[in-house]
Amino acid sequence: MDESFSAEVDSFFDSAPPLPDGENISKRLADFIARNQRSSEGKPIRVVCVSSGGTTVPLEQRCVRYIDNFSSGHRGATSTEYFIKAGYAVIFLHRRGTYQPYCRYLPEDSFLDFFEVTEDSTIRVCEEHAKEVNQAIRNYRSAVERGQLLKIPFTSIFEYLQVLRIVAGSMKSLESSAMFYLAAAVSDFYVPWESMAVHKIQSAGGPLDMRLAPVPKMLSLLRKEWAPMAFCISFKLETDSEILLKKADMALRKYGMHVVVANELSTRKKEVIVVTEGSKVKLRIKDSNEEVEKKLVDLLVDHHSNYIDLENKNLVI
Ligand code: 9Z3
Repeated sequence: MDESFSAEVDSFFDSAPPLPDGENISKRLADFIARNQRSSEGKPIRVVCVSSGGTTVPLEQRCVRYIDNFSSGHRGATSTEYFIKAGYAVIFLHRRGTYQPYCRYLPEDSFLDFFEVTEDSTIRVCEEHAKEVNQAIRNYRSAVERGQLLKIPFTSIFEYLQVLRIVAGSMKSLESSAMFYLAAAVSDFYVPWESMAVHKIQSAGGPLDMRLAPVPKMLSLLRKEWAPMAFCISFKLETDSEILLKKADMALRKYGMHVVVANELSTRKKEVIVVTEGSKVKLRIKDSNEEVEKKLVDLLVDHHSNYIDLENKNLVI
């Protein structure tokens, strides 16, 4: 790691407000990893950290205002369901208030509309929603009871990167069985904590000038130091299709990702391009009954299997 990057990283973490529940997060992670080390047949269980939703950039220490981004967390929540179906244990690192696995109709649609009051005043699920509600509850309960789902929330960029570092540290021992699927839309710029106003910024002060510092790119740290054996997938989002693949290729090389998933804002729910060292594969859904995350997770699970096989062979040699 070059010296100026290392100084940027240190300054980010040293000045970040400490996580109020850092110890509790570490404990829950340790329990989750211990439970998911090996299956009952003694095989290593694959564990994926799915990051989901956008990080905020607070403008005041006693935060009234913040910069946010568009991410709804739909990609992360949907992918979590498919990873669980594929047998993975999932650490769902999500922005508070965004889409959650198994209840993706929320937060926009009110769950109250799924229920009705009967003549004898009991509550029951409406006939037309019964099938989906039943299935969602069964899937969710089964994932929780089997210990396959751990949810950890974040809001700000400070919180997200600190938690990601803790998660990576706890997954390090899983070596190549670990996967990172980083779908969260992470802020590129932030206001360093020490240069941030403490109290609510006053409008009487006139136009507001603010200097945002670049957020140090932690992907290379994740690959090199935090969890060097893990299989790492990052996402690249652009609005200009002309530059998308070039930027995805760059991310692959610069941060040493195993896979970069390239997507464009307007078509992200229909189409993604899976970029690896020697290939670019476009995945596209045919109609609105399909989900692009299903195709994506299927393909990534295959890539992960190949990676694990290769790592195991290297260990034998
Ligand atoms: C993505 O590109 C995700 O696919 C979306 C999903 C955020 C578009 P939604 O949450 O949308 O379902 O509404 N995520 C990564 C975006 C990102 O911040 N990537 C960084 C970059 O492009 C690399 S870590 O620099």
